[in-house]
Amino acid sequence: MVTLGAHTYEEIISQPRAWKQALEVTESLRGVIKNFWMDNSEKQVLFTGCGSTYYLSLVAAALVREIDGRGAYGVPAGELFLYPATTYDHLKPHILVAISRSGTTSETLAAVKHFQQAGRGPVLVVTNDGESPLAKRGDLTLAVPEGQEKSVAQTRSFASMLVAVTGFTALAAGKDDLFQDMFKLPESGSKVLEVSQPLAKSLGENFDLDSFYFLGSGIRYGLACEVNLKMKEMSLTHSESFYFMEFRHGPMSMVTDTSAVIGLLSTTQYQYEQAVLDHMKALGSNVFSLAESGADLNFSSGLAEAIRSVLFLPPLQLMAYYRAIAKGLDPDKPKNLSAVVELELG
Ligand code: F1P
Repeated sequence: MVTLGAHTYEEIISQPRAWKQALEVTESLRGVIKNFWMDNSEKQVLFTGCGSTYYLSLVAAALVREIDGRGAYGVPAGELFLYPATTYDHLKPHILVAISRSGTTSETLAAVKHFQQAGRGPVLVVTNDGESPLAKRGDLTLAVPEGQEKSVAQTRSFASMLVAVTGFTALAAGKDDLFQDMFKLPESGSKVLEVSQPLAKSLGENFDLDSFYFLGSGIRYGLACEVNLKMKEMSLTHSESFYFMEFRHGPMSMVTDTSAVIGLLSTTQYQYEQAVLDHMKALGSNVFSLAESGADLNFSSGLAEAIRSVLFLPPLQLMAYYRAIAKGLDPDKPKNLSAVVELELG
């Protein structure tokens, strides 16, 4: 008898191992990474990917701006392919960072090919398949094979590439102590997986909740987008993601006593972000929060905010998984989806 979601569950639970490999791979390229960054010190950074890996691009760009300070932004590969002129400033030299679990997604390959043909600058590839066509195109490639998955919706893969990108950025920016601290993440991840099981299960299985709003700001906005996508892909649930302060400007009109507003809280701007959650609670919405401390689910990692954002993923991936199973769906094979989108592009 097939167990629904067997691959998805195993991939979520095993992900700290993939995080560890991401750190080892990044460590092994320490010198190369520092030289690459120094040789391209005048360049802005353009991150790209599709779906989950576009959202990872948003996280990565915010990280570079926060940790290194240079210009960085994330765009969908489809937009970079179709409308390059609207996606980045051609007059300025760029590094393109292409992120892809498979390394075979058509829009991402096309965007990289056009960027290289135009001679815009070097390409860094972050992937879970070091033998993929995209990996072969990279001037520098970070490959984390432990992140590979059988299921369609990204969980372990996304998190492993996030750890790799975070580690790359810390080393590139000369924040070697910050990078060293990242080696505590796998153990913190295992603890968070354990403590979050009850809340993830009760929230996921709670059919009194019919709409989910994920709020995140700064480097956490891209994570809010990603977990929003997990809820859609795995459990076919209506969900949306917003910057915290944006939610009051219209979208909060949607909250009811059957909605769940889930806050990915920072430490630095906790008071402003918690105030949004308090406001939604006063409007009658169900509210749940995750943070390093002071939330419904606390990581208590002791790690700096810039390197611990991956800890938001396991609880919310599990929540989407439990909701899919409770609805009798198979998160390993989401409706209408395939693991890779391959198109005939001109
Ligand atoms: C990206 C992708 C996403 C989708 C899902 C499966 O593939 O297809 O677009 O949201 O997460 O992965 P890749 O380029 O990362 O292999």
